[in-house]
Amino acid sequence: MALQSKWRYGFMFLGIQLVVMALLSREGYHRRVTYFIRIFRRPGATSLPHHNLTVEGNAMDVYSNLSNLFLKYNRRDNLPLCPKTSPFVGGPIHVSFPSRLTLANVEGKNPLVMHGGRYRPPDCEARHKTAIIIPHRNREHHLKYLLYFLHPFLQRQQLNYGIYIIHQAGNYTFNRAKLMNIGFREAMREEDWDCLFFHDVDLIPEDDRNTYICDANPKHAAIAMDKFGYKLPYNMYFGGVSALSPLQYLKMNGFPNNYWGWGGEDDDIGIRVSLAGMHISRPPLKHGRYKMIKHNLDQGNDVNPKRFNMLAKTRQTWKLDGMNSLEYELVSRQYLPLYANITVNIGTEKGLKTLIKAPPPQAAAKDEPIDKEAAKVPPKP
Ligand code: UDH
Ligand code: MN
Repeated sequence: MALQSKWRYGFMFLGIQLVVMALLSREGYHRRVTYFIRIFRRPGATSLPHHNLTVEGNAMDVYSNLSNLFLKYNRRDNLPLCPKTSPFVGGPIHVSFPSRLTLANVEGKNPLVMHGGRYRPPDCEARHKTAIIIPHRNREHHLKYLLYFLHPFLQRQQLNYGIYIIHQAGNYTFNRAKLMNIGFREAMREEDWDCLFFHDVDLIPEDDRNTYICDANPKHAAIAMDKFGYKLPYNMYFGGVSALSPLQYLKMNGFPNNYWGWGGEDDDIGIRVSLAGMHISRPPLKHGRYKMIKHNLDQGNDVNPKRFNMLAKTRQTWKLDGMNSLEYELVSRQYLPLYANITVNIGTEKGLKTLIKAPPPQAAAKDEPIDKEAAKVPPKP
């Protein structure tokens, strides 16, 4: 009798084990691990007021489903290639702006991001290497929110990525497209990126399925912005966020360097795409959705009155003006915890010499060396 019940308990135990194993393999190990971690995780010092992070409708919080964050110590050599479609990618993202957000909060919520804003999936070898190039001046407030949303979004896509802020020094008229050209050159000398995303600082992606990888043709990603009623404002529009492979970028001689002030440069870029024998590729409308952080026109970025005359001449100018005529002066390159900050003197319409005095020697001395090898594996803080 005693022996019989021992057998019975033995079989019951074995049965329970089999059920647990079946559950684990069916749902996937990663999802399970995240689930349990989420249950037991205590709010840390860096967590934000909870009311800011709640989810409305079927849109998800941008930090949800980031299970790879917790597998950080599993990294080993000879990792398997990441799956073609990341298992962490969801759908619509809830975008609202937490009021007391600091860069330290963003850092705390992204522990796997390395110096210089670099990231690689901890448990698989990324299929894609994407650099994000952001033209910038006097928009620190927007930058903080963009980083808050972009880092988890890119990590969920299992990309090997880096974020570069190209900061225009001085107060002279802003030049968005020239900063993009500089971003291209500076990013490519650090790493063999296979895709570059040219990204306004104030545009927040609203859908996880908007994958930050390149297409066979230059891609316009920001096709449905809230300020245009979530649709394309006109057929040739190429502004906000676009993505090109290095070959595509060089094929059209990059972007124009001579659009100073607001407007026109994005249309010039759109025209270059077709002049170089390519066409504009676009994601589905429900994926290419963006919210623009509201703002007025900046000081130092007045509307460019010459833009229409210039646009009429793109056919004659694109081969002469672009990457092959780019001139600037590198002021500094800093590897900050959430991004690489590249500050540049870009001159004026009249050339480089007309600008800004050279940086003070002590500032130059503090810069990190421009070392391709060192940049590949950014040092830990
Ligand atoms: N940018 C800066 N600093 C500047 C100007 C521009 O960082 O001083 C960058 C930034 O990445 C920005 C991008 O250049 O997202 C494009 O500039 P923008 O945001 O001014 O362009 P947008 O088309 O401007 O959004 C529209 C003017 C809004 C006026 C609306 C008044 N109600
Ligand atoms: Mn804007």
